[in-house]
Amino acid sequence: MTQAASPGQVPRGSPAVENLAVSVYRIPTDLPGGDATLTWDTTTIVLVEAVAAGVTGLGFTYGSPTTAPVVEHELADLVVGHDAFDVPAANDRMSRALRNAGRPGIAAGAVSAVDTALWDLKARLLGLPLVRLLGAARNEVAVYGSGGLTTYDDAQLVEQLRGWADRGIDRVKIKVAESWGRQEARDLHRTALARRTVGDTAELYVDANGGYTRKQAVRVAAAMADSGVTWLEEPVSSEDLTGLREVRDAVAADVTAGEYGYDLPYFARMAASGAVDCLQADVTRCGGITVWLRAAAVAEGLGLHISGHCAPHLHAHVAAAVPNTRHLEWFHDHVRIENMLFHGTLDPRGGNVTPGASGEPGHGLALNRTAAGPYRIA
Ligand code: SMN
Ligand code: MG
Repeated sequence: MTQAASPGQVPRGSPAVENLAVSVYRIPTDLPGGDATLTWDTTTIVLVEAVAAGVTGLGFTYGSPTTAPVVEHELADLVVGHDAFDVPAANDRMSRALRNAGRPGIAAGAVSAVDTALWDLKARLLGLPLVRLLGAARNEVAVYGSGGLTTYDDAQLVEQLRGWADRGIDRVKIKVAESWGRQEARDLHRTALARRTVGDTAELYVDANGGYTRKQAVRVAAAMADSGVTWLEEPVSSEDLTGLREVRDAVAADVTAGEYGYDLPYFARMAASGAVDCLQADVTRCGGITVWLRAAAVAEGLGLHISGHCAPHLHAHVAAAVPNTRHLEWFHDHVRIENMLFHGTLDPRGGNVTPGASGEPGHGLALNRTAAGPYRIA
């Protein structure tokens, strides 16, 4: 395998993408998973590897195994043979080609996995950490510990929260609105327990995953006031921009949403509607790094922060490249999987990560094929 160019040496003419490979891995959760509106016991990750000039770029998305055939049959021919440096052009070709097949959801995850692989490939070809290729706006990115699933008992919740506190992560998020909002008393109990566990100075966030009704969200937020909740994610469905705005105007906590944004117009509509205090965007869903950068600019233009949703190691570099990043989500299940499947993961000790500090090219991740092998399903 040829070595990547030394830093700063731009190869004569940028190489063409020679191959795009996709693989699928299904990993059982460490504990039964669940939030307000969904339960799960496995997590599927779809990897894309893009090769040019003997260098491999890696991208991924969390979602359905049916993402893989979209990559293979709908996207690969739009990328292979094309300039490996022109990622925005590849993103545009993929998006346009999916018009009749439907861009949101699984297709957007496929585009995102290819786009992130191509950005990683370009950085590796140039021998640069991805944040250097993008250009850093900051050296470190704040993270918040995220989990606190509604399926955990009190002891499991406390253990997870203490784990983050022990590593100096003083921002945490737990799930509420259990059973579509039918367990308010337990929501309040768990939120108060979380506050007692993390102490008075830590930031405490809750995620309702759209499980409350509009007025219910306002009532529950008021009842949580003693717990000092400062982040109320998806109090009602992200599709209900009017409802999000009503809740936002009635509660003290920041109302946030955006994890189901699959294209730039979605973020533009959400940000312009006044529905959120902080925009969330998921680089594994929104169209990849190409679109996450644009969503960040939309948010910045409206005076909003942006927060990376899940998949922390795929957000780290791009989150460091924009000025209005608030933090990224150190989502327990994805951290567990990314540490299991990849070499080169980041250390969140102290509540921040420093992407690119190692000088490793790209996002710095390398697939541990031995560890991943037993979980491969396609
Ligand atoms: C979430 C993320 C990933 C899987 C389930 C639920 C949640 C979050 O919405 O924002 O962490
Ligand atoms: Mg969420």
